[in-house]
Amino acid sequence: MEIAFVGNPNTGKTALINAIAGSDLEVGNWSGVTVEKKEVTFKYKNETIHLADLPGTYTLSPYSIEEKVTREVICSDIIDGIINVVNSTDLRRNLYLTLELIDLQKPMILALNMFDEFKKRGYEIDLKEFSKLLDMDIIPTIASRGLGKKEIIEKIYQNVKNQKIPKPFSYQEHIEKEIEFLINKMKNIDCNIKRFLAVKLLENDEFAFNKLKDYPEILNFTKEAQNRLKKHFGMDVKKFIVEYRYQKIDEILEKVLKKPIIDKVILSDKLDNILLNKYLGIPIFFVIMFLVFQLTFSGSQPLVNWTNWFFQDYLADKLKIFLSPFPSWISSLTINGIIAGVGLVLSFLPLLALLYFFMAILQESGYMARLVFYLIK
Ligand SMILES: Nc1nc2c(ncn2[C@@H]2O[C@H](COP(=O)(O)OP(=O)(O)OP(=O)(O)O)[C@@H](O)[C@H]2O)c(=O)[nH]1
Ligand SMILES: [Mg+2]
Repeated sequence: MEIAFVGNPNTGKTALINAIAGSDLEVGNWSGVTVEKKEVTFKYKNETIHLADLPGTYTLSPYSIEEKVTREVICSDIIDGIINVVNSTDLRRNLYLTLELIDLQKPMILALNMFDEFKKRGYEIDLKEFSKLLDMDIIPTIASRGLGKKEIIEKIYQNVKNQKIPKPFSYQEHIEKEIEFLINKMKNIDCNIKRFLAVKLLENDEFAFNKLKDYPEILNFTKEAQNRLKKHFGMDVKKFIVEYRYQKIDEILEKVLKKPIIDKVILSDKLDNILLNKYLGIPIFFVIMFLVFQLTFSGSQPLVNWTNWFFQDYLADKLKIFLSPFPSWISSLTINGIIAGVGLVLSFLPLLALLYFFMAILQESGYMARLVFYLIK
C-alpha cells in the first residue's frame, strides 16, 4: 500500500511520517526542507505500507521543480491513498490544495496539524460538520509530539481498504457540465484521474495538456468548452475556477471555524510592532536590560544580606564557641577561610538565580530570537 503525504510547505508532513514510522527524515522550521520524494517503509496489520514524503506545494498547478515532483507522484497510479497534511492555523490557504486533491478521486483523509497552535490561538472548529462538508475523515494532530498518529494510519488504512473516496467537490453548474462533457470524451482513455484532468484542462494547465497530448481531439473539445464558458462568464475560465474555490472555502470555514473575538495572534503581532519598532526597538531593549539588572540586584538584596548574615555572624559565632578548645589556627582556618569563602560564593547564588530567571523569560517568550532577527534585518 502506497500512501502519499501532501500539503503546503512547512505543515509537518515529514514530522508526521517520522512520528508514525519512527523514521528520522529531516524536518525543519522553514519551507522547502523536503525537496525530493522520500519513502519510509512501515508494517501495519501485517501489511507493508510505503509512506511517501513529498515536497510541500500550494497547488497542483505548480511552477517550481520540487512542487512538480509532488504533482507527478500524486497523479501517478502508484498512490493508493492521500494524507493531506494542513496547517490548522492557516486553513483558508491550505484548503485550496485540498479541493484540488479531491478532484483526484482517491481515498483521502485530512490531518489537521499544528493543533496545539490552533488551540493556543483560541480557535474552535466543528469537526463533525467539517468532515461532513468535505466528506472525509478529519483528524487533529500534533505531529511534533506524535499526537493523532495512530488514528491517522488506521483511518487511511480503512479508507484504502474500503476504497472510500470523498464525493467530488462541485464546481459551478456550467463548469460541472463542461467537466462532464470532457470526462465523457475521455471514455476510451485508460486513466484514473479523469475528473482531475478535465478540471485542469479547463484551467489551461500544461500538465493536463501534456498528459493528453496523444489525443488531439480532446484538446479540441477543451477549446470548445473553454470558449463556451468564457462567453458565459465574460472572464478567463481559470480565474473563475480559482476564485470559485476560494469562495467555497470561505463558505465552509464560515460554517465550521470560530475565531476568538480578540485574536491572540494579533495581540502578539501588536506587541511585536512596538517592541521591534524601527526607532523604539533599540531604546526599548536597553530599558528592558536596565530593568532586568535593577530587578536582579534589588530583588536579590534581601537574600544576599541573609546569606551574609547566616555565614558571617550566625554560623561564625556558633563555630567560634564550638572550636574554642582547639588550637587557634584551626578556628581561624575554619571561620576565616572555609566559612567566609563558601559564604562569599553562596552570597552570589540568589543574584545569579534571579538573573537566569529573567533571561529565561526573555528567551522563552521569543523576544531574544525576534530581536536577533530584527537586528540582522
Ligand atoms: N507546534 C507544532 N509544530 C509542529 C507540528 N508539526 C510539525 N511542527 C514543526 O513544524 C516544522 C516543519 O515540520 P516539517 O515536518 O519539516 O514540515 P514539512 O511539511 O515536511 O515541510 P516541507 O518538507 O518543507 O514541506 C518543524 O519545525 C516541526 O517541528 C505541530 O503539530 N505543532
Ligand atoms: Mg518535509
